[in-house]
Amino acid sequence: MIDKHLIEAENVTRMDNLAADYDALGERLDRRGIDIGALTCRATGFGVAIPSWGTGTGGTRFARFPGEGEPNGIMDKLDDCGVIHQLTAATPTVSLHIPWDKADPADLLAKAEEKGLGFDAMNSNTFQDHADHPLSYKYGSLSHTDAATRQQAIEHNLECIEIGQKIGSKSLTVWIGDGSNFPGQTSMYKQFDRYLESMKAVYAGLPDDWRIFSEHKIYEPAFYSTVVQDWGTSLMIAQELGNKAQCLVDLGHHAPNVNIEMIVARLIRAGKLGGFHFNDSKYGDDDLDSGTIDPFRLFLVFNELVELEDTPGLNLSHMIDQSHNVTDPIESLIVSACEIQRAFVQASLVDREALEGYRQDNDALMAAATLRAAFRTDVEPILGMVRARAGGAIDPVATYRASGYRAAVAAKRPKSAGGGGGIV
Ligand SMILES: [Mn+2]
Repeated sequence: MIDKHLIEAENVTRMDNLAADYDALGERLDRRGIDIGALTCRATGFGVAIPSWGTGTGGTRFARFPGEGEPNGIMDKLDDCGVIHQLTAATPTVSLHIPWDKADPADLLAKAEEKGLGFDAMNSNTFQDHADHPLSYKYGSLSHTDAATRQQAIEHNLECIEIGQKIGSKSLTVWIGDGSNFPGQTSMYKQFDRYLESMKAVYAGLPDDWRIFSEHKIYEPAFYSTVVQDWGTSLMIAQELGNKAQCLVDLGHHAPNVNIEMIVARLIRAGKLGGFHFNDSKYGDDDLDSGTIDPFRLFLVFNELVELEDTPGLNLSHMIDQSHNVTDPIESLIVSACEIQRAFVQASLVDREALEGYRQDNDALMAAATLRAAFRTDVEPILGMVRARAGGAIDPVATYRASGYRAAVAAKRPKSAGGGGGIV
């Protein structure tokens, strides 16, 4: 962890400016009838889960270029997650991936407690072969033509639930790479049927207080057809499985220009929105850092979430899912968590009463202007104050760099291998 005194010393150099900016913003918001104190309180309660795999340098199918001091195994990853939460005060949980993060549950719990962390959704993996799985997933997993391979994939998902139960997780996210690369290669009807049958077996092993999330993705690794390719299929799955099944929306898993915020509203209407994987993209599933390409889209997603937040039963898992190929993953995750929190706060600023009035009057121009007024508000002083009051850093990236954490762990951790491709 980073020395508390260093964080305090870094904050001291920035506190006067922050306090002045916060007061000035408070006055401006007051003129709009918004209480900055209440908004700060709301922002304090916001958290997003860190994906354990995001703490390592990612890559593409062409290559991976590892950085210094990469985590080796889940205990190192939890150390890094602890630092991210310490500095941002916005990432209280970690989402684990099995088998990559397999360890003694007692050790996982002890480490998480030491770092002040909890565990969000478990993630199964049947898009790769496992050393201890005799059958290959080359031609599919939960929807494979071979019943024994499907059974192996089912048992892996049940094992993820079992591990999750021991560490306080309450949900399982299922994303599969199953699909086909050639027209005619598979019966799209029967393949989906086999998938549903397998998912029903996993669902049967779900504890009463758990949820299972179906994560859709338009393409890749299958390039002709994908079993769970869009939110319509995901909704069918969640509806057929039962009330503990919901849909997970990964922002990168849609065709370009798809209106994701509308999907969010639809899934909430169906009672089937379970959570998010936040990231950003320019072309496809680029796994870029949240808010770096299209912060307005992120805001519009949160605009729907805030507008519909009182919907009975709505309980969302907010998670990040990104691949950090050219940056220090800790820095990318810090900035991403702050950007996601920023979108939440900006969406909380929307004058809902005025917006509803403009909608009723069909005043499209003023309705859009109402959203823009919120989006254009610089809420950085609120985010900085939330972090400072929680013991985090006013400027988390600058404080992280000042701490020398990366160099310190690089001296202790064995260097990881680069070379070949591999999406993380
Ligand atoms: Mn994802």
